Amino acid sequence: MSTFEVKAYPELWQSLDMDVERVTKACQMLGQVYEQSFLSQQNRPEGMAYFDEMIAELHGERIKELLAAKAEGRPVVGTFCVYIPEELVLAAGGICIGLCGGSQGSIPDAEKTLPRNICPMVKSAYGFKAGRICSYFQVADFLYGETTCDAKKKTWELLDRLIPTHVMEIPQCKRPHSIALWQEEVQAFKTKMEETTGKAMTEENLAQAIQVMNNKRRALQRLNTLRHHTPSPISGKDSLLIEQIAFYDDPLRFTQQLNTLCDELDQRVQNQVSVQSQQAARVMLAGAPMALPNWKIHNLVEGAGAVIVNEESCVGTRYFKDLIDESVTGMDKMLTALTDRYKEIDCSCFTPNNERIDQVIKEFHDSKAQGIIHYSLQFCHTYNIEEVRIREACEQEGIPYLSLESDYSLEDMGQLQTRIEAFLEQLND
Ligand code: BJ8
Repeated sequence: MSTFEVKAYPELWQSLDMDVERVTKACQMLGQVYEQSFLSQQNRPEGMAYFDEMIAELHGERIKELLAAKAEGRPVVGTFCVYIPEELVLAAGGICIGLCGGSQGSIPDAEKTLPRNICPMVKSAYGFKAGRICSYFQVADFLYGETTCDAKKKTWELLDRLIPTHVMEIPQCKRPHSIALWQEEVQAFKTKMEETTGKAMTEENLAQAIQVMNNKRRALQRLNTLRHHTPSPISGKDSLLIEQIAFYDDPLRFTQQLNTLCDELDQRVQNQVSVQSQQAARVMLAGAPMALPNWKIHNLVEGAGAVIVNEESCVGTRYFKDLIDESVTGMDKMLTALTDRYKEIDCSCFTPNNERIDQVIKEFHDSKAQGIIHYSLQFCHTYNIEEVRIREACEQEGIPYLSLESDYSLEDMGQLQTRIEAFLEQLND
């Protein structure tokens, strides 16, 4: 009998024009999966209670907060990529929420319109809106997509029929004229936010937003560094969950709660307390982002007794490894400092992307992992192809390496489990 519940708010969902019956069932299923995956862990940090509550209230209290903000005239902006500068949404008084889809449940809704053979993350997100089963999509005033990959940029044209979807052109190279174009796009995003609120953005607004986001990223860096201790004081699953919640929680509260958890983890490091056994094999993941509630690989790896100690991913270090220079003043220079920070993100949609190869190896050493699992989503060409170079770099460095490609279905679970277990045996030898 399940004791954990993702709480149901049928009246609220009705008022948001959602498919109440389906959301109710989806929440029940999510509650069961959450209980099995997360609450069954022994010796979890007490500070995880806050994040459990964020899941319990996924489609309730947080949605009410967003509606209250909207009633005050604060726009809610949905995004799908860490290249969209959240600081500009915050500086305009708005709220930014990440809407990437990590669920198989919404994919049939998407496949009524989109081709089957595209990335599951794009299909899942589109399906959430098409099926009216995600309260965040229903609350958002508008979406801001980008041109990082073909699946995304062409889907935005169709999504725009269901909810206003603007597109930021992200260049594919980092040459000076490409960066100049990008900076113009950042300026256009700022203008869009100002038009939405009817207020000009001030330097003070932007400076404050930069500080809020830098502090959030610092707290996530702190968590990541704590995971690098042996034994790791927190499971990879819980760490991934926190990284996922970072995309929809209030940033100030999230930062405070995460720092409180990190204080507890500091103590656990001193006392050598861990969730997995002290001898657990240490694995680093690299690759495509895992959007909520995609916990598939973490469940398999940690279910087999290992611990994941780092995610080189946008739901991971790519989101928080770089900060914006807070010492810069003057709106134009601040926007340049902001673009400078964002251009450090080393997504596989860029070419050349040598920085990412170096970064993966660096994170492997920093995290004291014993091996790397590279994760690509099915039909994602950029990660699937860049995987070749990551594999070569691992071979050169003598790093044990496994490449996995998967989607959100359960069909490949058995095959993945066999391959993961064989890989972990290699690490334990
Ligand atoms: S900066 S990783 S969040 S684009 S996995 S949808 S690339 S087909 S997610 Fe991403 Fe921004 Fe890059 Fe990060 Fe397309 Fe590939 Fe799917 Fe992807």
